[in-house]
Amino acid sequence: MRLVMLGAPGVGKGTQGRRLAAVCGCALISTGEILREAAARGTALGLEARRQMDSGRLVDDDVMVGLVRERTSEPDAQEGFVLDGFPRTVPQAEALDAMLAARGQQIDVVLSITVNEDELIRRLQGRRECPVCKRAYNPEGAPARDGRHCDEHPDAELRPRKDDSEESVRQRFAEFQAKTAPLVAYYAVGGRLRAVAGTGTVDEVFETLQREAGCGSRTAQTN
Ligand code: G5P
Ligand code: MG
Repeated sequence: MRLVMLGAPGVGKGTQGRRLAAVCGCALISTGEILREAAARGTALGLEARRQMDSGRLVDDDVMVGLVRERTSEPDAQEGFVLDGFPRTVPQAEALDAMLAARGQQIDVVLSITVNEDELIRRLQGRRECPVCKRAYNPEGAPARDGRHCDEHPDAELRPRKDDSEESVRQRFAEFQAKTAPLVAYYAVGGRLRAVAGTGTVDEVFETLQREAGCGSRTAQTN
């Protein structure tokens, strides 16, 4: 199973993608996470990407396509993967289709999640992440058990993400509207697109996504 999670900042691509990958038994590939890790390590890619990420702008297509080409070739991705945050532009989607076709593979399902912008801003303002496993929490809808530390890493204090500042969030929404929203029309051709309302608790939305994706029957334990 090869899945794409599509949607604006804060719709739950990471949260729900993590769960779907667990029940589908496939790799979670989060391009934002790969870039943030590269930036934290100070690699050439990370340093190049950091400025664009912090300001809320997309990183160049060529860089992203190369990164996904490599990551999807790794052993854990051979049985399938959930793509969180890729593709983000029509050229990225075209490159992905071409790269998979050359391997005799294809994207099976694209889950397009929608949530209204007021709710998304509330979610991003409230989001706190575990510095170890990167799981996202929120006082509304996805609270940590003690409110401050990761449920799975009790020593790890939750923290906001750097690009959740007001200005960066505004830029990320603008980038989404201009460059990523056209992917809905791109994937509508060929019947791969499933539109899902992302409003509700994490469990409620997950149930709908899992049904639409048609993978795994047991409920994932973590979000
Ligand atoms: P990212 O990292 O891909 P965004 O902006 O697309 O960043 P983000 O912010 O990571 O997306 P998300 O993953 O969709 O949002 O949402 P999430 O973190 O799971 O959930 C958000 C909040 O809502 C959390 O507090 C969570 O607890 C809560 N929540 C989640 N699901 C639910 C739910 O179902 N119900 C409720 N009630 N709450 C929920 O990209 C970052 C940057 O990297 C670069 C760009 O610079 C980008 O800005 N980048 C790329 N550039 C070019 N091309 C690419 N392909 C790129 N990929 C990354
Ligand atoms: Mg995310």
